[in-house]
Amino acid sequence: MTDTKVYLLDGGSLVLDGFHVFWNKGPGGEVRFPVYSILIEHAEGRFLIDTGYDYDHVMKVLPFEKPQQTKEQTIPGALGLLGLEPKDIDVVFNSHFHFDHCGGNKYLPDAKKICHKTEVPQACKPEPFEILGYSDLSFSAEAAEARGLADQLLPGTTPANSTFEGVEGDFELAKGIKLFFTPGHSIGHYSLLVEFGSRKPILFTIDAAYTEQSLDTLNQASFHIDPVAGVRSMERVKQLAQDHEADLMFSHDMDNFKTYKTGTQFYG
Ligand code: 5PN
Ligand code: ZN
Ligand code: ZN
Repeated sequence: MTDTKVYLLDGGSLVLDGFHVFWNKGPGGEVRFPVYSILIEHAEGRFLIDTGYDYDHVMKVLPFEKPQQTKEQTIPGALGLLGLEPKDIDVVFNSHFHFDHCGGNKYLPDAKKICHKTEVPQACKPEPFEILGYSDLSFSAEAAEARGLADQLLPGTTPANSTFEGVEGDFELAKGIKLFFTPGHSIGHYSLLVEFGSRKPILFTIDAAYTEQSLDTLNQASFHIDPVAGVRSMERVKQLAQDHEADLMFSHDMDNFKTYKTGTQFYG
């Protein structure tokens, strides 16, 4: 049996004001933060958790987030560094459908797709304050149609190759790949725990905590559907890390990201 390996696919960076990163706390001013996807090489196949943002989408819809992304920081480019192609991915799991977590789904028409059962309906009919978050609908023919944004779809994107299996609650995607339901930031948000044969587990907070400071202070980002649920989810993430003696990795923390392994380096 092959040992599980985790590769972080560097997806470039974006800018938000500090009052968005640390809701009602700040300080204000530009904060540049990383975006990455998580590739898990597992005995049962290749699993990709999230797919980063699409540069052209951000330039068109949110240019004020000042995207910086090289060719090597796209999904095809980052897989290419590992000698892989998009068709080598068996399963895509999206933690939620904010644009910075689903922008590369379009490159993976043949993978099996899984997400929380409420996330596609939410992308189809977001709350008014969620419209920018759920602005890249290129991952789903159904959502793009529902929002009148079918022009976002790549030619060849069909309901058949962009349909999601909906899940709920905590569940194990494959042995040692555990998804924990951590709603609040979005309606169907998941955090990820990966267990290995010969090292500590890694708990990826995903957007339940953008940064280490967010978790330490229980201060979530300003984007959320239920901030109280968001605090409970951060408390849960802390407890899960303790219970599993896991290393924590944060979704959008530049100082920590600089210490993470990327490219051909891996965890496992
Ligand atoms: C990076 C970023 N920018 C804007 C939004 C938003 O409106 O909801 C989530 C989000 C982001 O993660
Ligand atoms: Zn998000
Ligand atoms: Zn995010």
